[in-house]
Amino acid sequence: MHAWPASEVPALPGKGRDLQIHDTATQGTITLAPGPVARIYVCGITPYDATHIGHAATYNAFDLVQRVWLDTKRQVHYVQNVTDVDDPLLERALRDNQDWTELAERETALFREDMTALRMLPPQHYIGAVEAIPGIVPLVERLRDAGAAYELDGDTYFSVEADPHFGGVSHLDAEAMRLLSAERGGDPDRPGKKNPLDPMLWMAARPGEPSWDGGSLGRGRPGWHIECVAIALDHLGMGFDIQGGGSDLAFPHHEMGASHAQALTGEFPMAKAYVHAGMVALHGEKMSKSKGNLVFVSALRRAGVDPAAIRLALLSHHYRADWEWTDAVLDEAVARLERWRAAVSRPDGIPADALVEEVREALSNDLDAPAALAAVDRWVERQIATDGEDESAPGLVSRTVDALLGVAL
Ligand code: 5CA
Ligand code: ZN
Repeated sequence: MHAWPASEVPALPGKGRDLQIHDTATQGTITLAPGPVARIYVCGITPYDATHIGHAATYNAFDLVQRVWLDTKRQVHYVQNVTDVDDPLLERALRDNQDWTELAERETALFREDMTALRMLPPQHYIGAVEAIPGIVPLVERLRDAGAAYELDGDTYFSVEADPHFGGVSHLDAEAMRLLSAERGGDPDRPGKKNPLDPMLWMAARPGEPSWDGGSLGRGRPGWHIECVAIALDHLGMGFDIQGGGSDLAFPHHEMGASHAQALTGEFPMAKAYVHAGMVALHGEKMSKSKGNLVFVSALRRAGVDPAAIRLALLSHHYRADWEWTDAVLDEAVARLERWRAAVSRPDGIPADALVEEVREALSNDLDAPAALAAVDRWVERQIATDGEDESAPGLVSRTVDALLGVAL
């Protein structure tokens, strides 16, 4: 699949700092020191509805990761998937009496437009589940042949016991895992499974549903977790730097994915850090396609909201926090954008070299975007109140805000 166009990232003087980031697996903050090419996998959308502010907030967090790495003069190898076949997508297509491939294509196209408008850097590899199927089948066969997977009425399940590190991403107890598994696509109550938590790797063809050639597995379609593992291993290999997504993916998705990859390769860990963004709520409840309490990025854009203001609204919350989207959050971002633009449109200003370092420091410290915004706010206040003489300052501030925060002033 093609991704979306990259906005240019201006180079800043000097060099940024290495990223310290909270890792769900080790339950602490670690310093990542990737090689010359940093490797990141971020779980993509299931395209049955438009991009909402919760999605945008999660992708914003991982966009900041890339910007910090680029500022350390590394290259970034970024991979993202599109879950373009899965139960919720097929259910929605059936409900609305539309072709599931058309639904997926339309919503993926809209996602690309939203990401472009928000200046999110594109992945180098943007891969659909459907196009990954030829790579998924041999992985499932290998797991089965190694005794890490088993068949149940034609479906193939992964045995969580095959990975001695299972549980090490999310650190949940068995009961919590069971509840979340039932809530998030698993089938813990299906009779005949070796362990109720075992997730499906390959689902045998169901009447009326799309299916693909699965070699010795028979016709069917892939499970959710193996999709991301196949794409990540194909393009990044084991031991990549960050596996990212919202906090609702820690279990089961990232837990199971890590176990699939570790059982397949015998190597540990799949990723050096498992990074999770908080959940954005609307009217007191997590924004979610299934509940329908959504604010769409495309709807805001159509209503004339500047995408840079949407981006500032996302940045005004720490990525790990759960927070609530309100009109006030957006109004504040619109006002901030206006102040910042007024400040950098002056012909000269007060020196900004210290500001560049403050923004770098804030972001390298577990992506503390609110602290970065506060630093820019302080410069803007002084800039508006003082007659400075540094002709290069407004340009340097614009480039800093663009390069490190993805906001075009
Ligand atoms: N296709 C899978 C991942 S392989 C999936 O979870 N798709 S999704 O469309 O449901 O979510 C895409 C990303 O947005 C995930 O990282 C998810 O954790 C995140 N996300 C979903 N809802 C919210 C929310 N309310 N707040 C923050 N992030 C969210
Ligand atoms: Zn995923």
